[in-house]
Amino acid sequence: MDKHNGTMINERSKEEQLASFRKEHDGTRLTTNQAVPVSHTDDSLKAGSRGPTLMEDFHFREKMMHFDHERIPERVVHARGFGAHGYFQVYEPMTEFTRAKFLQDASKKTPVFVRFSTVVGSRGSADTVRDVRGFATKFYTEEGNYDLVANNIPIFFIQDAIKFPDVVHAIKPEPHNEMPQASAAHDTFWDFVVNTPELAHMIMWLLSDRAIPRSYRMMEGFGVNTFRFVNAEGKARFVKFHWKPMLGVHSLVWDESQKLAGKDPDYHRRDLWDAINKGDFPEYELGVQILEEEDEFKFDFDILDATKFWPEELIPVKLIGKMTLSRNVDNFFAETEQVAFHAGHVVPGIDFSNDPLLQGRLFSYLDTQLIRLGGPNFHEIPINQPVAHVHNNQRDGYHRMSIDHGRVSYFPNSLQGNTPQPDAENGYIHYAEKVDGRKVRERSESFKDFYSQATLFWNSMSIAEKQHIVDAFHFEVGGVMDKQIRQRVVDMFNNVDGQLAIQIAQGIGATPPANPGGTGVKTSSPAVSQENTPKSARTRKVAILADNGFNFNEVTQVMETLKRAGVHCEVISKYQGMLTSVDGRQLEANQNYFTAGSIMYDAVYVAGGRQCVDTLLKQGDALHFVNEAFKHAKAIGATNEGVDLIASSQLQGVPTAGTQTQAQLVNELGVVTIRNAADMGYFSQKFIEAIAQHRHWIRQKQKEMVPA
Ligand code: HDD
Repeated sequence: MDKHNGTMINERSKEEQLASFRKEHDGTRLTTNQAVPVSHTDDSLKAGSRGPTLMEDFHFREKMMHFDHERIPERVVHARGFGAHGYFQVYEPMTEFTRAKFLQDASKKTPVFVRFSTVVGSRGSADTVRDVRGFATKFYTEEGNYDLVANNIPIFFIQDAIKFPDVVHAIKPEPHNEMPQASAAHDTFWDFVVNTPELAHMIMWLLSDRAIPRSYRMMEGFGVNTFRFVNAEGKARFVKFHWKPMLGVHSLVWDESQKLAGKDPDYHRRDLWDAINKGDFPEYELGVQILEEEDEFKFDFDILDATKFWPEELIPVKLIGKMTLSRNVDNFFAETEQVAFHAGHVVPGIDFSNDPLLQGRLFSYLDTQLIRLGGPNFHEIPINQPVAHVHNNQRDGYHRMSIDHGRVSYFPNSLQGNTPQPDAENGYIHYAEKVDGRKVRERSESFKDFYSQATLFWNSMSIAEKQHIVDAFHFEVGGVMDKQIRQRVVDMFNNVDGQLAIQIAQGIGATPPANPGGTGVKTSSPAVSQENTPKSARTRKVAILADNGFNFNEVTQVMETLKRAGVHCEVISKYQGMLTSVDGRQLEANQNYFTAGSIMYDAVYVAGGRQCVDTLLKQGDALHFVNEAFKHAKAIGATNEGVDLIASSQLQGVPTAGTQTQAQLVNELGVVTIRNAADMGYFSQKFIEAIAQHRHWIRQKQKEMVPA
């Protein structure tokens, strides 16, 4: 029971706190919600076994009433999400910049809960759609909850929060026929885009590989808005927050994303769930870009404009700590669905800026919880409860859980020693920014350069990344029925880059610009290209194609070397179950061609064994597996007879190890093959390097070899 007269903090961990709410149902007898034991639950109470059901069946009515109310409204945006628990540790005290307690002590672990999400789709939509991803983190600090409500793209669609309902209405399924689900490829969205030039930059990111991440574990996070750090002396600096995944930033390809949406709509949540269960705990470093107040106007963009990022080359990202996600939820609804984030949940030492998008967010998040979580007491839901204790005079309301003691619920008071009391020293003090201005509905002139950073982003992309953006324009705008809107997209993006506009026009039956335009920006920001991200094979998934008569030693040696590199393998065959090797040993096929597809793996390996490969050569599914992996630019490995499958697939132009008797390794275009190797170690090493590359875009330059 909570007494309202102290400032006790952090007496138990979040894990202990949640555990106290956990209900184990194993082996206990069935009861009603009033704890009355139930004798029979398969039949309702009737007047005779074929007669009418009786009103007095309180067990039936209670069970049905509860079921009828099991759903709560889904989030108006970010409805589909997936969460996990973990902890955060700062590397060194950040005292110089902020007084936030959780950023002072490197030995301290602050519990966190993270919810990843898509923005547009409804709760049952697919994970791999093209969309921005939410990356919201709740830090349960000793000074109360701090929410870093971030996305995986560093900028936003619009500059002022008042336009948020418009952009969301435009991108959501069209209201007359509720189509399309979780997609921007439709008329109302692009109608809004061509009428709202501030979206140009965000569209470039949305159509880039960033919007189809390989995994939540391989995504950056960005606080987007400009915040402030304030230290104990009251000195403030502007700050932007970043999460940098230790595994680097990696993406799917569009064809793969679309197929995954059908084959495994839960692809991202499964990936996170499995990784945590396997002990591959996702890790992200927290980075900050810090800007002195006197440098506010030193840039050619306004630092309060959320459609601009701060290039890392201009303002470096300082890595200040690490978050590890180490525990899956016990219950999706209780935790992931009921968690309530709010950009305004800050702790002393973290403050806001006048970014007009942020200011609007500060209203919206609290407001939306009233409808979604049914009242003002959502902070009492276990997942939302701070580990620090709550003491105030707020009372009552729907779903109040606390039983507040005594008769005093006001301040000041004498009856309870004037408690709970404000704490002038440790309490939150808003930064005393001087504000002066007329009340106007206006956009600052400094917000009106809509295209320069869009060009900067375009300049920063590799050839492959540029091609993906153009392809995405062809898909998204190609889905627009109104030809005028299509044309206006070309005209709008001619402001970004003339060549881009010409390429867009080509794919969507529009007229290329008569005067190819652009902003004239020639600079780039290498940090935003995924080509420059950390690359590792760790936690990647390899599909091993095999059938009876495979070479046991080869397969197990490769599997063991991959395992030592942190790579996971699954054996795929026509039928699940035990496969027998050429020398009679057994290996389990974990998947068949119906349950698995190349789209679910990062790489493919084909083992040797004459009988095995002869069988695979007759299987269209095995050939398709290899062809598709090649098309998606993934690493492919084969040893001995396995090389025959590669040579017989549609990859005929790709050099592979021939039929020489001497061991010979060929490593071309991410296809690693070897014949007659006594030691498979060398092959495995090269194969692991190819997996770590993630994709081999060099194949795009060899288009004639890519299967259609
Ligand atoms: Fe938002 C949810 C991130 C702008 C209004 N937002 C939501 C979530 C994330 C973001 C990650 C999901 C939280 C969860 O997992 O429960 N939103 C952002 C970012 C923005 C942004 C990074 C730009 C900087 N949002 C934004 C604006 C508004 C909102 C401008 C309204 C003025 N966002 C909401 C919301 C949601 C939400 C309607 C829906 C459900 C919820 O809050 O709890 O209040």
